[in-house]
Amino acid sequence: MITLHHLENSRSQRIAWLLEEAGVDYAVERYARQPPAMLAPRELKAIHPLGKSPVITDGDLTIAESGAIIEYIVERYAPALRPEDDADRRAYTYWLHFGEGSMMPLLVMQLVFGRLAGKPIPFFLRPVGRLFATAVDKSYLGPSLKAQLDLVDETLSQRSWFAGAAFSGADVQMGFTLMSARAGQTLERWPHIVKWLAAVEARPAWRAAVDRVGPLEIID
Ligand SMILES: N[C@@H](CCC(=O)N[C@@H](CS)C(=O)NCC(=O)O)C(=O)O
Repeated sequence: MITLHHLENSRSQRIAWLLEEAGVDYAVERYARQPPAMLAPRELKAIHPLGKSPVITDGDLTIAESGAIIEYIVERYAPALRPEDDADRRAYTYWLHFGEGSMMPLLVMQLVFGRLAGKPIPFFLRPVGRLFATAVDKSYLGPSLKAQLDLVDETLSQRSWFAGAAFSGADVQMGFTLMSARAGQTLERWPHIVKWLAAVEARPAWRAAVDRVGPLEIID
């Protein structure tokens, strides 16, 4: 049986959701974030050397990295969550990689630069931090993120789900990513993303995952 090593308020929510979508039985081992930095506890390193979330074990196998876990579960337990059609399959692969490879790095940068103007930075350095964060946002982060959100919104204006008409593992990957984007800025300018997020949060499997592992508060 699959065990989901679940760090609260983390990308691990994706995997609980996917397992619910797939109707796969799974066990949950819970890990609490450790203050003040709210990182994962040391125990998670006993499961995988990086001690990051998500990670699953399935018999002798230990698998880390959201995209790799999604591919493994879909291939092994839920092939219906991966499109057969060539064009849809390419879209599936693209968005599965895009979620962590392109958008999450910008969102993590946004979070980190956003913190330069507040605690734990000493108060006398915060104005410098704010200047620095504003400059990075204006010259790089803001425009890059806008271009990505425009692309996502345009894509979702043409199809219900990322890989076409049917829900797939690519949607699972993009869920946490777009919820993180929503935590960093208002998404009013991207109405198709807002509509897609509402559709995700109305899915019985999403709700079942929240019931099983708890709600998701975006931290990083
Ligand atoms: N690209 C990795 C990112 C893993 C990652 O950074 N996970 C965060 C949770 S969302 C984490 O474990 N943070 C706690 C820590 O770094 O100690 C994936 O998608 O699996």
